[in-house]
Parts: sequence; structure tokens; C-alpha cells
Amino acid sequence: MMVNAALDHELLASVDMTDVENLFASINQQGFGVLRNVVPDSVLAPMREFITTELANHGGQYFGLRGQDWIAHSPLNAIFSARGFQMVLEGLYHRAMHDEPLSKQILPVLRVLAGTHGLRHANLFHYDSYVVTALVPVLIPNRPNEPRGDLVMYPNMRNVRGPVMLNILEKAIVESPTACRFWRSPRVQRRLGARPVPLEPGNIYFFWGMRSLHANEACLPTSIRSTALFHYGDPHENSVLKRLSQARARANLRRLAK
Ligand SMILES: O=C(O)CCC(=O)C(=O)O
Ligand SMILES: [Fe+2]
Repeated sequence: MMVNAALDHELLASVDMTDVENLFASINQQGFGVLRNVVPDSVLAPMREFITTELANHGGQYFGLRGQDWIAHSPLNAIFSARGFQMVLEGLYHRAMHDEPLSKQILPVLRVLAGTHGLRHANLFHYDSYVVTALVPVLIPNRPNEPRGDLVMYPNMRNVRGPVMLNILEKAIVESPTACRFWRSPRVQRRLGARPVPLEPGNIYFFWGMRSLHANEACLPTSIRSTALFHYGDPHENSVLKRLSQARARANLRRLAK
């Protein structure tokens, strides 16, 4: 019946392996690939309401949600659970690594930058600990002349293969506060080929989170900027070193919340 057909309609249903190939090429060439107009207003509008409600619970200040709980109760679940979306993440990982990831779970993260605390989360340059990152912009500041909080990336700066130890050491140095002051400098960004990625709600952006140093630019404390991140594919064994590195990252986030 028509009614059922409408209910059953899956998002990203028309995405196929050609899209994966195109995304793969463009991520390698320019640092990111985009699927355009794939997140409809019927998802974005209720998702913005979800954020408004949660933001009130957090006193109007920055908050982040991580893991499988929030997504199950949010309108973005329509993207998260779409077969086409999972196919792209798996396809990109496979194309890059010629292998299966340790786990096929996607880690969903919601970031809401607002208030003065939001500013602390700008320009925190980092590598993700997963190979593929998908970014879904939900709320992007768009008043004339206001900063939009672009994603800024140094595309494909390093390789994911090589000793875990070396990866972790590099991460600790490159993500230090001193290093972040360096990466955020417009001169350094120009010299080293950093790219701003202006984000448009409706699109989904893909990049190699583990290879590309990235951060968001600041926006006004009076504006709300919200993105959902979907991390896929950890190629490393869950070593002691790696757990230490993750503990360090979590401690940093807790410090920022104070
Ligand atoms: O919100 C963004 O633009 C990027 C966030 C990010 O890179 C992350 O949460 O890993
Ligand atoms: Fe990231």
C-alpha cells in the first residue's frame, strides 16, 4: 500500500558502489568527499528540536553525547540505521584498508557548541582513532558575517599503518596545546595546505579521520553549532598503550567541562 511504501522508504536508498568510488577518490584528492542533499528536512527539523531540548538540560552550554544510547532516541537514527549509510562506511574502509575492521560497530557522537564553553572546543586539532569519519551538520551558524565554525583539516597528513607506539607518540605531540596554537595560525594553515570545509546541513561529509588532522573553527558563543560524527573502523589491536592514549583524551574533555 502507498502508506506503507512511504513509511518503509529508507534514506540513502539510491547510494551505490559508484558513490563509494567517487567519495574514495575525492577524499584522497582533496581530503574530503560529500554526499549532497541526502539528509532531508524531515530528519533535520526534529533533530534540531532534540538539540534545543537537550541544550536546555545542559544550561545552554556545550555538550557532547557519545555511544549507542542517544542515537537510538534521536531522529538521526534514520541515517545511522540506513543500509546505504553503512554500506558507504564499510565500502570506504574496505577500499582503504583491503581488510575488515576489528569491529563493525559505528560510534555515533553528537557535538553541540554553544555558550562560552563552546569556544573551548574550537581549534582542538586532533586525529580520530577510527579510519573513516562521516560528519552530518545539523545546525550551522548562518547569519550574515558571522563565523560559521568551518571544519578545518590538514588532509591526509599521515598513514595509519606503522607501529601503534609511533602513532600514539605522534598523536600526543601533534594534539598538545602548544601544537594546537601552531595549527590554528592562518599562516601555518596557508603554508601547509590546510583546507576549510564549509558545512551545509543536508549533506554528509566523509574523510580519513585517523589520517587528517582536523578541528572546528570558533563560532559566536551566542550561536549554536551542532554536528553528528560517525566513526568507523579501528584497525589497531586494543593495546594497553592505546587505552592509555584514549584515557588521556577523555581526561582532556573532562578538564574542558570545568
Ligand atoms: O564538529 C566538527 O566539525 C568536528 C568534530 C570532530 O572532529 C570529532 O568530534 O572528532
Ligand atoms: Fe574528529
